[in-house]
Amino acid sequence: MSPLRFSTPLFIPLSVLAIAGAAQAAEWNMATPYGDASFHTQNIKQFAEDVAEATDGALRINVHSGGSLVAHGEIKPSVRRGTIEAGEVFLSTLSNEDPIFEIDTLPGVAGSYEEAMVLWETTRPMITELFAEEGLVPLYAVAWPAQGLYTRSEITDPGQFEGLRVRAPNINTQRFVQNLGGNPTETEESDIPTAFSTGRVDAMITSSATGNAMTAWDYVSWYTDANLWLPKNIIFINQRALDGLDEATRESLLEAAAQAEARGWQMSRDNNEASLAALQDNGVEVVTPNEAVAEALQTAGDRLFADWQERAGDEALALLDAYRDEIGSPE
Ligand code: PCA
Repeated sequence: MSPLRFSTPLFIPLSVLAIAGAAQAAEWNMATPYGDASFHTQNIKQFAEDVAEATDGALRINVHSGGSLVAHGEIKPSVRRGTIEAGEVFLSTLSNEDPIFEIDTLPGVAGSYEEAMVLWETTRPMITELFAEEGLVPLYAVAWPAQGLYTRSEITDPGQFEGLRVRAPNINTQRFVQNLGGNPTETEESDIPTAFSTGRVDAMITSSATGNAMTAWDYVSWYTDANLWLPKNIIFINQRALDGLDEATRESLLEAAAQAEARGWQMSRDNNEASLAALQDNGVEVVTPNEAVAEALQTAGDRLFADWQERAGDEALALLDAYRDEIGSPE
């Protein structure tokens, strides 16, 4: 080895050193199944901008929306493997891993944003622990507006549920449809228009926000605002990717995440109001269930809840009790 080799770095042009310096900056990829019309995606994009600004470009997060980089079911495994650094999923789609993940898709548990937030705060430590076992770090979670039912005609009689082909976003909602006597089909949000246009479904359960983002008025005329439950999206990162950041960058990231959580919940409330107005402006009748329909929804919900209690472990059940104490619920 010639001594000359050791001296060569001295002759590296400044421009090359500048590039080497820039290479220190981290660039992350983040995948979400939801499209740009979703307030969740708008919130994530704002989060990515906040992180870039707060870290002076030391951490850049490229947001890939609408399942364009990774399909919904592959997002968590991809972040776990480190193929991508960050992701967002509909939390309750993880219910096959642990029943705690579907606690926010149970009727009669949390029926308002305030309660949904308490439910999140109560279950967050357990969810964080389960994610940690897989080398994942949850950053924040944001609730969707309450779920309701979109149909072609008005639902006035529970008998109309019989055989109704209903699109559902997760397993628990499928079970709920079955309890009502309908035929559930699980599809991604982005596949909703195709599911209707190809005649695969006649109805769907989702929020005002998704109905608006997916222009529900193109294929349904009624929205029964049944306030079923307020399910959440969770945003998480790979632990090793987090460990690879210097402390200041890590702090900025976590600070921006806390802001994104607060902003996201407010966006959800605002979006709910704007979306209900947009549905009506575009000719969708927004109604609340009549007594008979409300009773059928309640019965189907009670069964769903009873089934969940059977599946849930002691820890999840204890958290549900703690949540109920916190909101002052009698049960
Ligand atoms: N929109 C998503 C999840 C829940 C919601 O309101 C969907 O329907 O797929």
